[in-house]
Amino acid sequence: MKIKFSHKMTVLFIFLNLALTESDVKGQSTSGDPVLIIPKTAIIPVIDGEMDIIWNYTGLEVLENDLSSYLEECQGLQPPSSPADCNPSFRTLWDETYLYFFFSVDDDTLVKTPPLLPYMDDDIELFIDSDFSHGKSYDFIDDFNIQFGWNYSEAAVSLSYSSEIDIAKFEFVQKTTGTGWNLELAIPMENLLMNTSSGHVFGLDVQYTDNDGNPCPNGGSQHPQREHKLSWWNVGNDSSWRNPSLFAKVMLGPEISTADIDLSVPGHDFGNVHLGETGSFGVTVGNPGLDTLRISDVRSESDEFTAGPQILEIAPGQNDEIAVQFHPGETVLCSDTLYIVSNAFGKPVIPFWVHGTGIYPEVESITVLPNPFTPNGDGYNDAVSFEYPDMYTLHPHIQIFDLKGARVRDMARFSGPEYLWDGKDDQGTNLDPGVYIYILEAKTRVVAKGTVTLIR
Ligand SMILES: [Ca+2]
Ligand SMILES: [Ca+2]
Ligand SMILES: [Ca+2]
Ligand SMILES: [Ca+2]
Repeated sequence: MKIKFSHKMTVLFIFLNLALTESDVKGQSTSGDPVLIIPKTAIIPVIDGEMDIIWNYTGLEVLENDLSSYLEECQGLQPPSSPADCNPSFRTLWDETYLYFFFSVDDDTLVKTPPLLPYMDDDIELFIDSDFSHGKSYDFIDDFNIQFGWNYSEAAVSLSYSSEIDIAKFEFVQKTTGTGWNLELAIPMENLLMNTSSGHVFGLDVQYTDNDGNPCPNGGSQHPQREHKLSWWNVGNDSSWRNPSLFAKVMLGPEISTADIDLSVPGHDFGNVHLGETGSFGVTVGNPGLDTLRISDVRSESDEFTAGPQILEIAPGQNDEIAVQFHPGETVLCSDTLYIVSNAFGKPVIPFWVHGTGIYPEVESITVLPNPFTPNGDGYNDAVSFEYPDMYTLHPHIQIFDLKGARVRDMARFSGPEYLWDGKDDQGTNLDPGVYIYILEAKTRVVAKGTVTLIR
């Protein structure tokens, strides 16, 4: 077994303040839920320091807890001055063979300098307690402290604290970038003594030490020193190197879906649609992911909008269409949000907004028969009927006017099977022969207007 061990590391530990409080940390509870569920991957990332697509399917974890003031060799150290100075983050995945990490670090000045201890240089540090024994001190079984210094060809562990681990079995590649560096890493589960079943809980913290090659701000340093330290989980002290109870509780999660969903547009405005008619729109749904996209539901909350199919499978790289329809029931602006439910990674429910306004149609072909009509009680042509398509869903209000503009008959409450006018006024009196004007209104809008001739 190949172990890298630094005697100088123990020297540093003497400088560290062992009396620091350990109460002000957010990761000590063993009873809470895991703070991170690591997705299982069926797609193995290529360990080359470059982001594979699969890394987009796991969350970005940012190291934000500043521990700079706990670095003992310099007093009064401040947090990083800007994200460009020091901004580390990581992503993690697992399968039955490996625990994977992709670290991406923004660091304006990359330093590797004597005494060539990774934890004194720009250094990614990993803390793992494989069985979440969560002790106040390392158990020397499966509690690991592993360091990856920038430009170091090997990982390092401290046997003073960390359990032994065969770093030669690690696969990792560093890549210096324009803004810092990446580290892509695969650690054998076997070496971690990790139980590789979904639901397994273990302890994890990640820290980054930033050395920018500057002397201590208050002088007195024998060499360029660490200026910043950021942790992912632990806050309030810098004791993860000796206290696994400060690690976060994390869990090996279920396998991730690598399907994705991409709508051609975020929504659609149907504009004006006549009552009784249907507006249609096809939204293109693409799957830029790596696995089959399975749409299991398209929900709408109003009756005016429907969409289908409700169930759809789209292969990777392909697209299909969901038809959205608007059938207004009222002359008002209608709005809704359709919710497309699928197995898309990170987007289990994606909204699609829809608007539309229902309007009354202009009546182009009203039938007014007979015209003239002869309401003399002989059983022939005694009433004139008005008829046009959709009349019985719109229930127009019919009014009759004489040529002077006086309303002689208001059939607002008409409810019979046919729209008939019998030549009488509102009092039931027979009107004189002549030309009369009819106006049909649907609510406040005139949908038809014309003349009818009454003959006795
Ligand atoms: Ca890669
Ligand atoms: Ca820096
Ligand atoms: Ca342990
Ligand atoms: Ca640096």
